[in-house]
Amino acid sequence: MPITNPDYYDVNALLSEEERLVGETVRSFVDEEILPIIEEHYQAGTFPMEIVKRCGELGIFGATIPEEYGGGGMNSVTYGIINRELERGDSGIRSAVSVQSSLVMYPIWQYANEDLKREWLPKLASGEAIGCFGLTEPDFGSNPGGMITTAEETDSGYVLNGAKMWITNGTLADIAVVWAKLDGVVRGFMVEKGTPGFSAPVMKNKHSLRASVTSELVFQDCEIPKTHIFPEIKGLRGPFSCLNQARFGISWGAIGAAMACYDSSVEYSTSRIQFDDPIARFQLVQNKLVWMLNEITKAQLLSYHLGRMKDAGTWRPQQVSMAKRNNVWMALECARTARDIHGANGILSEYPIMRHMANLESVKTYEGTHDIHTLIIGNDITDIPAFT
Ligand code: TGC
Ligand code: FAD
Repeated sequence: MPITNPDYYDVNALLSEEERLVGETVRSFVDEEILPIIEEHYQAGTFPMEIVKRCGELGIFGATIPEEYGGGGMNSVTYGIINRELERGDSGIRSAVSVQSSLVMYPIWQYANEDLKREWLPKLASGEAIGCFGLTEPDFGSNPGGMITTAEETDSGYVLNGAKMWITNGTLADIAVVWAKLDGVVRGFMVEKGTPGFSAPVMKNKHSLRASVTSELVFQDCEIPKTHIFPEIKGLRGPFSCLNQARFGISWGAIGAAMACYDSSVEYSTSRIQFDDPIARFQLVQNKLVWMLNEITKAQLLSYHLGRMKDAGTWRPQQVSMAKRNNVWMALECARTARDIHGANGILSEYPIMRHMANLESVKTYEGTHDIHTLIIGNDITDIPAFT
């Protein structure tokens, strides 16, 4: 029997029963409710809103947020497994969940006042509300410290002015976590949908992540209450602490996309006949399958161990950079190799390959580009920053 759904080093055996069970539940959800609809949404450039409530019911949002706030109270490895299974379906679905869990629920839980936590976290966990995270600006992507969106304190609250760009879930969001400079220092704010002076127009014509909504956030004298600032956290370590969570999840998610491309390649190459034999009989094709399996296995071990370190509190952001950088690169190379193995059929929507490949081009860029993560690790090695 050919090896599919690869777990070559039996990482599954290292998981607890609960971790395995969550993985199986999300896998079934993806098989039964995502895969049958995703291609149609991708072609139409729409996000499947119907899955939001289902994700809430299944406990997919805020898996690591404490149960008292409506979260799952689960560990980081479980969160990683959820991401892996979702991205086996589509990176856009995993994106929506990454943003909701790591970039919206996490900072609200860590940094918002108690009333806002109690108001928003249960709604975000159940899927009754959707959130987004606004850090990137038109002129400040890799260098968010240069942001020009400002907040000014008034008698009754804060007034925001500026614009964010490339914001996942922006148009759909009921609550936006927004980073802006107050007296020159980066601070976090919560902006509710419908606040006068706030709009979130959708960005169109993407060739990647087409089943995900990407938006601008525009603030024109947008006044928010005094309560809606994160009171304690100051500077870039606020947003970066959220990125650590999301980058960790992406390192797992990319493995799911790679596994889908590998599975399709094994199935295709063992059934496609050329020169009177399945193409899997040819050494060059086997070499490609071996490369994919080998890289997937290394990536699985990297993310698994990182997850255990995260839960033990011994992880460092630079280690997250290594996992995000490696695993997304690996997945993109798997998608490209899979496309090659599928020949002309590889470009058809009948197979998930091109969708994963196009999606992974965005995943390689967001949450810190591949090269920015190279520089983060380079800085760690040498203690010499090479960003400027
Ligand atoms: P730098 O001077 O190095 O640091 C500023 C402050 O931040 C602290 N810090 C961190 N804290 C926690 N975790 C980390 N990973 C941290 N990295 C840095 C640092 O200690 C310092 O703290 P303090 O208290 O001393 O002020 O910052 P820099 O401006 O030189 O930036 C360095 C660089 C380039 C690595 C950073 O800017 C970077 O990572 N750029 C990439 C930007 C990025 O990742 N943007 C992501 C936007 S969100 C997104 O893409 C969502 S996609 C969602 C989806 O659909 O899935
Ligand atoms: P730039 O920073 O302009 O980089 C362009 C190129 O220059 C890259 O190759 C980069 O590696 C390279 N480069 C830049 N600086 C250096 C350097 N110092 N040394 C060497 N090379 C360098 N952001 C959010 O805040 N919230 C979201 O929800 C969100 N969702 C996104 C969804 C999608 C689909 C996409 C595509 C992006 C999203 N982003 C989001 C934005 C994302 O984080 C940025 O695109 C990313 O940080 C890179 O910024 P940039 O696109 O402006 O590229």
